[in-house]
Amino acid sequence: MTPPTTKPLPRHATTGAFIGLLSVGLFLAVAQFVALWTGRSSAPVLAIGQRFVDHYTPPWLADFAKKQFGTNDKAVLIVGIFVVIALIAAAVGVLAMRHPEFGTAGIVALAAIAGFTAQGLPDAGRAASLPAIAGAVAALIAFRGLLRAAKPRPLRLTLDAFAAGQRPGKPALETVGSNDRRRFLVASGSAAAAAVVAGAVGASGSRRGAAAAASRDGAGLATVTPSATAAPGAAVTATAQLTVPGLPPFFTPNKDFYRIDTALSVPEIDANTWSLRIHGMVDKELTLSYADLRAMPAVEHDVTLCCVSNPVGGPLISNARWTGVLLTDVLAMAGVHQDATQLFSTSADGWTSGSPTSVVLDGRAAMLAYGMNGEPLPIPHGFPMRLVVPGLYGYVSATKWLTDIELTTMDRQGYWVPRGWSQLGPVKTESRIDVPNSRNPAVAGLSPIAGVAWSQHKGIAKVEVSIDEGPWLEARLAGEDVTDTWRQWVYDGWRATQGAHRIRVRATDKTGYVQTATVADVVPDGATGYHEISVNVG
Ligand SMILES: Nc1nc2c(c(=O)[nH]1)N[C@H]1C(S)=C(S)[C@@H](COP(=O)(O)O)O[C@H]1N2
Ligand SMILES: [Mo]
Repeated sequence: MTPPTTKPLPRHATTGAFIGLLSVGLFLAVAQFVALWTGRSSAPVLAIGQRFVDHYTPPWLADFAKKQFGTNDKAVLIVGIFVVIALIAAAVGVLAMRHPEFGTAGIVALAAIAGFTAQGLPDAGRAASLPAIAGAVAALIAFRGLLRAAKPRPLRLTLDAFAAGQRPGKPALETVGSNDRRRFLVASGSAAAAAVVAGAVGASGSRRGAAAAASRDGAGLATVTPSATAAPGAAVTATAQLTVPGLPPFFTPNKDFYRIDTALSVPEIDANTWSLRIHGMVDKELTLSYADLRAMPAVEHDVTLCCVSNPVGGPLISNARWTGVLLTDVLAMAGVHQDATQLFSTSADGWTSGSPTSVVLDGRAAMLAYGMNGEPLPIPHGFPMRLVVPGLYGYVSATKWLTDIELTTMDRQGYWVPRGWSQLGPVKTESRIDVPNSRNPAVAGLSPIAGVAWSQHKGIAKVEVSIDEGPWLEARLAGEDVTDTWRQWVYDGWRATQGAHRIRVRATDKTGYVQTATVADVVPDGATGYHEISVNVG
C-alpha cells in the first residue's frame, strides 16, 4: 500500500499552481486597490510595464510592436506582463508545495520589484511603494493559509486506531476526504472573492484621477477676444471644409483625435496644484501656476498635429483649434539667452522633447495650450497644459502634461533621440487619399477622389492625383484656414469605369517643393512616398 501522505504529483502540482496564481492574484488586486490613493501608475503591472517601456525596450522591439500592434501595443504589453507573472506564480506555487520558503521568497521578490519600480517612476508620489507592500502582506497571508488548507490534517488518534497500527502525522487515506476539500474550497474561495472585490474597486478610478477630472471640469475656457485671436476664425474655416461624403471633418473631434504617448496610465494632474518651471539659460527663472497662465492674454490657433511614426496614408494626424498663451509671451518674461539653442521640455511622467529655439521663437504660433476645440485639454491629450508647435512632429515639440521647460543647447537629447529618431523633426510635405473608401466606394461614372494634404507652416499650393499611372491631374483645394493646418482637396473629374483602378496623390507646398516619390520608412524622421490606393468599381 502506498503511504497516504504522498499524493500523486499531478494533483499536488495543480494545487500548487492554483495556490500560486491565487496568491499573486490577490497581491495584484490588493495593490490595485491601494493605488486608489497612491495613483494608478503605482499599481504593480502598470509600474513594471512603464519601466519596461522607458528603459528596456530596444528601438527594434518598439518598432516591431508599433508595426505589429499599432496603438494596441500598450494593451499587448500589459497582457504580456500578466501572462509572465502568472506563469512564474504557477511555477513557484508548484515548488512551494514541498518548499514553502519558495513561495514566501517569490512574493517578497515580486513586492520588491514592483515597489522599487513604482517608487522610481518620474511621477511617483511618496507612497508609491505602498501598493506593493500591502499586496505582499495580503498575498503572504493567503499563501500560508491556502498551503495549510491544502495539507491534510493530522489524524487525531484514538487508542483503537493506534492499536490498529496508525501513527501520528500519517493520516489514513479516508481522512484526506471531504472535510479537507471543503476547508480548501472555503479558503481559496475567500481569497478569490477578496481579490475580485479589491481588484474591481481598485480598477474603478483613483483619487488623483477624480481630482484631475474635477479641476478640469472647473477650468472652463477663456473667451478669446477677436484682436488676440491668431486664427482667422469661423468665416474662413467654413470654406476649409469640403462636402464630400467620407472625408474626415476639418476639425477632428477630440474623441477621434489620434493619441500617441509612452504613458501606460495617463498622468492625472490637479490643475490647482500643477506648476510649470522655466529655467536654464534665462535671465530669470520662473514658476508659473495654472492660474498665472490663464490670466495671461489668450490666443486661439488652428494647428494640425501629426506623428513622425505615421506611415504614408496613415491615421496619426488630426487637426484642432487650440487655446492657450503664446510661448514667446511666456519666454519674454524669463528672458532667453542668445546662446540657448534648444527648448527642452519635460512632462509629469518624465517624457522629454527638444525643439530648436530657432524654430519655436521665429514668430510662428508656438503655444502653451490649455484648450482644445473649445474645451479644456482632455486628460489623454495633456491636461492641464501642453506644448503645440506648428510645423514640428509631435515627438520633438508637443509635450503633454508639461511641467518643465529648460532653455539649453542641442547637447541634450529628448526621449526618442537616443532611441534612433532624428533630433530635428520638421513635418514633411505629405498627402493622403480618404475617398473612395470601404464605406464610400467608387461608383461607375463621376466619382469623387478626395483627401487631405499638409505642410504645416509652409502651406499647401497644389495637390495632384494620378489614375492608373496616368498624367498628374490637378485637384481642387478647399479654402486655406492657416498654413499650419492640413488642407482638404477633391478631384471631381474622374469618370470611373468598371474594374480595378489605382490612384496616387502628391502635394506641392508653397515653397515650390513637390512631395517626393522616394519611399522612406518612418524611422528616423518621417515616412515619404506617395499614398496609393486600389479601388474596384463594381
Ligand atoms: N508626455 C508626453 N507627451 C507627448 C508624448 C509622450 O509620449 N509623452 N508623445 C508625443 C508624440 S510622439 C506625439 S505625436 C504627440 C501626440 O499628441 P496627441 O496624443 O495629443 O495626439 O504627443 C507628444 N507628446
Ligand atoms: Mo509622435
